[in-house]
Formats: sequence, C-alpha cells, structure tokens
Amino acid sequence: MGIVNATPDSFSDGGMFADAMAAVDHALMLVDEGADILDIGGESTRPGATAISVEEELRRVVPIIEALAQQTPAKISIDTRKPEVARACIAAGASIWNDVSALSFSADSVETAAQLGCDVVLMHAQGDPKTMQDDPQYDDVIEEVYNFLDGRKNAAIAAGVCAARIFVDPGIGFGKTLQHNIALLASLGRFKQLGPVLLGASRKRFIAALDRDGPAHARLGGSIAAALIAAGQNVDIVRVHDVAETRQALALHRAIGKVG
Ligand code: 9MG
Repeated sequence: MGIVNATPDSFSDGGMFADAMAAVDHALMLVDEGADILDIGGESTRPGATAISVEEELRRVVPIIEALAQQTPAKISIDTRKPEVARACIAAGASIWNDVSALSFSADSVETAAQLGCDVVLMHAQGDPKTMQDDPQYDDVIEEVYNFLDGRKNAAIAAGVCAARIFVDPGIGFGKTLQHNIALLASLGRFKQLGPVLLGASRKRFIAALDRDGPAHARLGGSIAAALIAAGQNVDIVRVHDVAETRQALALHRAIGKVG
C-alpha cells in the first residue's frame, strides 16, 4: 500500500488544482513502482495534528480519487475517520476505508461501513492525534490493543460489515512510546488471530528514536526493516512511502523463504 498525502504541506501548495495533480502524479509513480493499493489521506493524523472539516477533507481527496479511478487499476483506499468522507470517496472510486479511529470517530461510522460494503481497516489508537503522544500508558500493550481490535471488529460485524472485509492494524505511533511500538512489532503474528493484518511503520518517529535522529525521509532503513519484520510474521499489507525499495526487500525475503 503506497501512501499519498493530500494535505497542503505534502505537495507544492500551488493551489487546489496544482496540488491535486501533484498528488495524482505521485500516486501513479507509486503504482509504477509496484503499489497494489493507494492510500489517499486529506487530514493529517500525525502527532499534534489539528482536525479539519468534512468539507475541506472532501475538497482535498475527492478530485484525486476520481482521477485515479480513471487512470489506474490499483485499489484505492481512503484514509479518513469521517463517514461522510468515506461515503463520498467510495462513490468516487475507492474500495477500502482505512480508519485510524477503527470506526469510533462518529456514531454513524459502523452503520456507514456496513452500508458501503467496502473493505475496512480498523486501526488502534490511544487518544486522538492532537494529544496521543503526550503520555501513552498501558499495563499490557499487546493485550490491550488486541482486545480493542477484537471489540471493534465484533462491533463492525454486529452492524453488518462482512468479517472477510475487515483488516486490523495495531497503529504504530498512535498513542505509543518507543517500547510500545517495539513490543507490537515483535508480536504482529498475534494479531493474525483476528484476521488479515495491515502494518504502517514507514518513516515513523520511533525509527529516528532508535538511531540517529533525522527527518522523516532519512528513515528508509528502519522502514524497510519494519516491513521485513512484518513479512516474517505473515502481515498481509504494509503501508509505505518507499514502494520500490520495500518491494525489492520483500522480494528477497520471499525468495529466501522458498529455499528455507
Ligand atoms: C493514516 N495512517 C497513518 N499511519 C497509519 C497506520 O500505521 N495504519 C493505518 N491503517 N493508517 C495509518
């Protein structure tokens, strides 16, 4: 899954049309590099990020999804917490709802997911993006994240979401310390008991905390290591910025697996 940020700070900020074109070009480049899925997000969920309105989010993502649906066979995923945005984006051509709130942001979310009949990614987060990194606490991070995802999956199924369409994600970096992130990465296989698993660790801050600190684009080595750790535990989807490099690493991992 290739990451396409449609937030104003991600591209040229040369006006709405220019930014949408830049996002589409970037997405098509990720498909050329081998992305099977494109994850389009208009609202930043980085630590400290401020929420935006439904209208602003729709303005950012719908034109990009409409253009991509015409131009690529890759699956399109909408990264949003808002059911209104998910509904418009599925109508525009997306087929996956990637929700970092695990369908808990709005009272209408689970019902909307059931009506849409799309694939759904349920991600764990402790707190919301604005404050989640302030002081995350768990007694047992693996069990608490597991039980949360189990509960959200059951809630989605009870509302009518097809179980086979649900992916779970432990939410690396979402209300977690370095130790929490490492514990989750080491236990990804446990989450396979809940169904297919997605992992998003690409360029995240915990990588810089483990080695020399640096900007997000200087975290490729750690991002690839995380993808390989995921592959070793049969994770189904990795959400990454650097598609070509990650594919190459995964191809080698797969080749070794066939020999061993
Ligand atoms: C939108 N987004 C940012 N990080 C993410 C992660 O780790 N998983 C998922 N599903 N979405 C994410």
